[in-house]
Amino acid sequence: MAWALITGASAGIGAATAEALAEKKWDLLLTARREDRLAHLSQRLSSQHKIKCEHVALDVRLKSDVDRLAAEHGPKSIELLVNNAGLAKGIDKVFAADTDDWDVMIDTNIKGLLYMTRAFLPAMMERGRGHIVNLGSVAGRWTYPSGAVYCASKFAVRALTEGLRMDLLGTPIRVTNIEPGMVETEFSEVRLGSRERAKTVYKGMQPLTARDVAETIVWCVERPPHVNIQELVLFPTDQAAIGMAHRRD
Ligand code: NDP
Ligand code: 8X3
Repeated sequence: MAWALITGASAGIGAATAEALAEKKWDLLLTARREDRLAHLSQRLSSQHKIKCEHVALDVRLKSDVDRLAAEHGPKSIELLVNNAGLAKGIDKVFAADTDDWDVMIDTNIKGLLYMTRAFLPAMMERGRGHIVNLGSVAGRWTYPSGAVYCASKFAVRALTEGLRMDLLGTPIRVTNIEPGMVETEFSEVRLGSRERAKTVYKGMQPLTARDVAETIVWCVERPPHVNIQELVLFPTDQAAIGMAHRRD
């Protein structure tokens, strides 16, 4: 079976996507910064699903880490790259924000995705097989208050997906931008810096699960080769727009 490479596989959507792909018998190369979590998931998936599962601890912001990954694992037949590693930091307005938060978001969500794509796309083109799935967001389609820089980073993911599609026209390589609304993962805890505050984000409503997004990714990947799902927006039923959720209490 071909290999899928997932960034941000230590939690949330990335870990759920690893699980969903393992069920479909993909061999997996899992990456993120937290090695202990990757090791645990990798061990479980390989024994449970009888697949090959390897992991590498890396920071997608560091081109040297990405280059090392490509040098060591580039020869594998990686047919699917899920550019999932990403985050939001803070909810401050632009005039009050910590500029370190901007660096983290821009370096991870935009530059990390670009480094990974640049490192693994040429081999896909040589083999004539490949699919890149980017994790954008509804924040990459609609801007909201106190989210300008995170939104800008996800608008960039959308532009990069469209640009890649154009650059790859005439090749069999597919590119997909998945754009979820509210998904309950570690995302809000990372953004707000507190588990308690994160819980309030989903209070009284039913958000998407990481598994919902993972199954959507698998669906896109399993379309026939002549079908490219270019962008896909998915909201929870309880959310009609950013900042507009139906809450029961
Ligand atoms: P989580 O916080 O649960 O997971 C984020 C993952 O990204 C973790 O595995 C983390 O691993 C990894 N990561 C973060 N920074 C780096 C880095 N510098 N290098 C390598 N890995 C990194 O969040 P989600 O699963 O929710 O988020 C996944 C993607 O989905 C993100 O791109 C996010 O923007 C997007 N998204 C999320 C939504 C939501 O509501 N949750 C909605 C729309 C989009 P580690 O810390 O171990 O490095
Ligand atoms: C995450 C969704 O609405 O919190 O990308 O920005 S939102």
